[in-house]
Amino acid sequence: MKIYFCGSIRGGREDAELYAYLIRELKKYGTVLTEHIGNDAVLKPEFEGSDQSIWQQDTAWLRESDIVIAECTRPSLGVGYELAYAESLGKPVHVLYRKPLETLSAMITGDSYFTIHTYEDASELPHILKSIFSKGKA
Ligand code: 6K6
Repeated sequence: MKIYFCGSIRGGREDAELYAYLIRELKKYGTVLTEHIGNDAVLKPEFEGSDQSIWQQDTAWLRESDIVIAECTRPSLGVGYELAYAESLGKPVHVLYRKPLETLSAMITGDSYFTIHTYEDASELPHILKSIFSKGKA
């Protein structure tokens, strides 16, 4: 199972620790293609490739992925782009969002293609991930 995890980078790194936690949890279910999102060195100049190479790599990983999981509490243009790209590819897309839901973009909540999972506390996330990955299994 190849998992593409999305989380804000230039949109703001306030939830970076949460992303790292989610990535550790996601690794129980498969290979996380985008492990760097949990890495706080991510914005250091020595880490950054050209924007073009980032786009090329990420869109290739999206095409290769089996499922897309996005933490969308911190708004990010890049994550919004990835969600729409994943939908155009027909990938299953799950959005994780800390309440209140009214602040999530209508372009996400209004699109019935996306499965949205709201939560109040990070302690709920393992159970949510379990429900996502147990779907389709007998
Ligand atoms: C290199 C190594 C780690 O980070 C970098 C440089 N930046 C990016 N690398 C990989 N993916 C990126 C990078 N910047 C944005 N993205 C993609 O867009 C990620 O997959 C995120 O889910 C999303 C974040 O978009 P912004 O708009 O918040 O930056």
